[in-house]
This record gives sequence, structure tokens and C-alpha cells, in this order.
Amino acid sequence: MGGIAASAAAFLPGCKPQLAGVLTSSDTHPADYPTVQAVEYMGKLLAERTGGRLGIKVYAGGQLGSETDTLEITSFGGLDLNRINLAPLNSIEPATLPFALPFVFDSVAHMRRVVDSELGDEVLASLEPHGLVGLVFYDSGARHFYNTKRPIVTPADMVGLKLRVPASDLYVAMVNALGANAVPIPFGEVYQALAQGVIDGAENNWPSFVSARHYEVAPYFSLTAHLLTPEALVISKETWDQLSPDDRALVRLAARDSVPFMRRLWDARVEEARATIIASEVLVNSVDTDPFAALMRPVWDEFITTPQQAALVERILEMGSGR
Ligand code: GTR
Repeated sequence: MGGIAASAAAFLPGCKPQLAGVLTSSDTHPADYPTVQAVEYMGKLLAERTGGRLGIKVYAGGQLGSETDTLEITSFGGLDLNRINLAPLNSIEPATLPFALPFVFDSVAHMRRVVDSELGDEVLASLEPHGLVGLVFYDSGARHFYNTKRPIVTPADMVGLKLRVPASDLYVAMVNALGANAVPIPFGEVYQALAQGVIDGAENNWPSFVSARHYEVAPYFSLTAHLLTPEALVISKETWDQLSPDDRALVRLAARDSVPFMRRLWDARVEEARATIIASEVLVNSVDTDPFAALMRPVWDEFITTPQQAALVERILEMGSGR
């Protein structure tokens, strides 16, 4: 861990130290998941462009711990890179909340337009005081509710369900406002919690529903599309500060170049996961999302409290298709 910090700096006498090494990176998803593949691709680009002086080793499958834990380690420099959901960032930086509001994006195209604009750069830059340098946003598609009990067609169907959420007050408020009971637990523990009946359901995108095998234990998948929040790739400020300006530029460029690669993989993965579910015994139902969105107004009001956040929300909505 802390690859760059740990590796010996190769430098010529009298020259600025040239840091060399393999950057460590964490991801909660398995090795073949698009986010993992994208960071590996970024590492390949970095290695090519530095003659092997810099590279990336991804620790996949949550082997280094939950996103909340690894994020903390990253902010102290124990890990170089981390690919995470915005949920754990919501708790440390208010500027990340607008991207995580339920129903704030009307489509994947809207979300991509926003993160590709200067708004995306502003939110990434907001992480610096927390020991993190935001590099890029990746896709995460739409999140839908799934559970072991019944199809969710209207918010009334959610009443009383114990639904897992990631560690984020916003997610807790969202699920509780819909009438269910939010249970924050790490992603890696959801399968077992579902299988043992500790929770009744959870919410996630098609690819995670399949790759984490939640579909084997939660047979009702309801297309609520309540969140279109992007993922984030961050690098520790500790690591960043040890890189030369040229290497920082190379890291930023390789990260940016991994985004179109990731989006191609992502779009294919969504289709593949959808096909797996349609062919399975899972009951998928469509949902009129308006009554769900209507219940989110107090949640927006509770979490969007500063003029800076309100301005971000307004700019996000202006870039939508105005549904
Ligand atoms: C996934 C996301 C992960 C993780 C997970 C969760 O969609 O890619 O980073 O946060 O959801 O629900 O915890």
C-alpha cells in the first residue's frame, strides 16, 4: 500500500527526485467489473507513457475493506487511488450532495453532460481539503430497488421494508421518506444479509445486482431509477504532492482517457446484466416514478442547505432535458 510512498525514488544527483512506483487502488467490485477494468486500463496507459516508471495495481473485490474505510485510508496516504461511490464522499464534502440527490438527473446522458462540464471539475476540486484529489467520474447507471417480499409499484409497497443503503445520511433519509426502514451496511455484506433475512432488500444498478449475486436471493426488481449518481475516482493528496507536475498531468490525462473506455464497457455491461436478469426467475416491474420523486422534495430541502449547493442543483437541472 502507499505504493508510490513506499517505492524508492529513483533520481540523479542534483536533479529533482523522480518518484517511481506502482500506485495502489481499491475497488469494492470484482476484477471483471467496468470500474476495475477502467482503472487497470488507466494504469496500462500510465505505464506505456512513462516507460513503466508508473503503473497501477487494483485491489478488487473489496479486499482492502469497505468504501468508508478505504476512503479514510486514502485520505491519509495509506492507499494511492480509490474508486468509490459518491455516498461515502457525501458525508465529508457537501458539494458532492447535489450529484447524489434522488431524481436530480433525468437520464444517463444528462448525468454525463453534467460531469463532463466544468461542474464536474468543481465537484472533483471540492475534495482537496479532505486529503483527496478528484480525478474523474465514472458511470454507475440507474439504481433501482429490489427485495425479497413483493414488487414495488407505488411508494406504499415500500412501507415496512428493511432496505440496505450505503453509509450515507442522504440515502438513509431517501429510503425513510419513501416509507421503508433504511439499514446502512457495507456493500460486501449485502448478499449475506439478504440471504439470512436480516434485510428485505436493497437498491443498486443492473450490473451490481448481477455481479454481487443479489438477484439469486432477491427476486423482485422494480425499475424506480431513483438515483443516477456517478462514481468517483480519487487519488490521495499525499501521493499527489509527491508527484512531479509532469507526472500529475500524466495521471490526470490517463484518468480522463479511461472515461470513454469505461463508458463503452459500462453500456455493454448494463445490457449483459439486464439480459441475465430477464432470463432468470427475477420478476422485473416498471414503475411510474412521479409519486416517488414527489416524496423526495423534503429530502432535497433537508440536504441542500447552502447557497453553493443550491446553485449547483440549479445548474444541474438547467442541463437536463426538462422532463
Ligand atoms: C455500486 C457502486 C459501489 C458501491 C455499491 C454500494 O453501484 O459501484 O461503489 O458503492 O454500489 O451500493 O455500496
